[in-house]
Amino acid sequence: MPTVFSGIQATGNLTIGNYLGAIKNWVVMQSDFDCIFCIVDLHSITMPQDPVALKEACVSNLALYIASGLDPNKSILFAQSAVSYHTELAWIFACSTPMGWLNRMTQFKDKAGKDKEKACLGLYAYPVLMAADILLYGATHVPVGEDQTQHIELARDIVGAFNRQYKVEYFEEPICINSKVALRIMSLRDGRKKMSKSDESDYSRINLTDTPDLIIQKIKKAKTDAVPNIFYDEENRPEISNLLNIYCAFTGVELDAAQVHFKGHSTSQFKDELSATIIEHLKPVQQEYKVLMTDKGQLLKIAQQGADKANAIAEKRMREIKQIVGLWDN
Ligand code: AQP
Repeated sequence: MPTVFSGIQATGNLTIGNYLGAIKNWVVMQSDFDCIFCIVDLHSITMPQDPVALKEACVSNLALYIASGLDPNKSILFAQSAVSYHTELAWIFACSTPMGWLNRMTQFKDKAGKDKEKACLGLYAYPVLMAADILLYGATHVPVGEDQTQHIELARDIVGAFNRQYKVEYFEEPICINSKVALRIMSLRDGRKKMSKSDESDYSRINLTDTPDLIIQKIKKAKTDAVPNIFYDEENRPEISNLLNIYCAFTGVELDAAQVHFKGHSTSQFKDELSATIIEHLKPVQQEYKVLMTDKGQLLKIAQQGADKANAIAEKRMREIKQIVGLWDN
């Protein structure tokens, strides 16, 4: 079976963006692929993190992975920093990757902000570590949200650069699998900005662990416009369009059908139904999450078992890679 790799940073509470854009898709893939799903804590430290919160987010995100339907008996689930080969391969790739390629990465431009000189090297090299994550396991399929497509293209370029440089066909170009229903969930405060777990405003996102009351409040306060009627117009009505997208992604209802369904509804009626939908769909995940979090020892055990399996695959591949490059491989 082909191998799938994907991961989410432990930068805070997982959002419905992470869930609809990534995790929901991963759950389905478990039957058809050898799946490796990681909590990418090394990526998380490309932005400043509180060490205690980072570790807690790792455990809590693992619980959310499992509560969302990822099965540790089917998929390898672990924390990236438990397998040191990720950083080792990232260095090897860094030595084959022209800086010009990294200069084009839009996520770096977004996250570095205005003062790029002050951004750390890790943030700049983030896509190289991401390529290493994927290629360390020979993964060929990478299910990510649309925002990560550029990084997967870079990983493909790195495969080409490495194979050409060492005259081998060792790495295979990975392909990006975007979620069909929820390519990009946008912020509840600004329909042109991605919903993000590290956004300053908690009201910009729905976290998977938000209580029903909080979900109702957040959707009530979600920015909309003064145009009557509920219809999709991404260009002129980004906020309403985003809420429609969220509704469709949770229910599986087609966009056209959703617009017919909400014809004649006021914005507040639409919002009421949307919050009820989100609450209903998150309920089983939240129930399972609560149970899992009562036994953190068991969660740590699952993470360790996952890391052991990942390490075994990575160690073998790393020995082969070091031989190709001419590094010490004893
Ligand atoms: N808003 C989104 N819509 C669809 N997919 C999304 N993803 C994240 N946000 C959305 C998908 O979740 C996976 C992991 O993301 P990540 O946390 O590793 O990095 P990110 O894309 O930078 O996500 P955040 O929430 O915005 O994190 P922070 O705030 O730390 O930067 C990816 O597959 C991503 O596409």
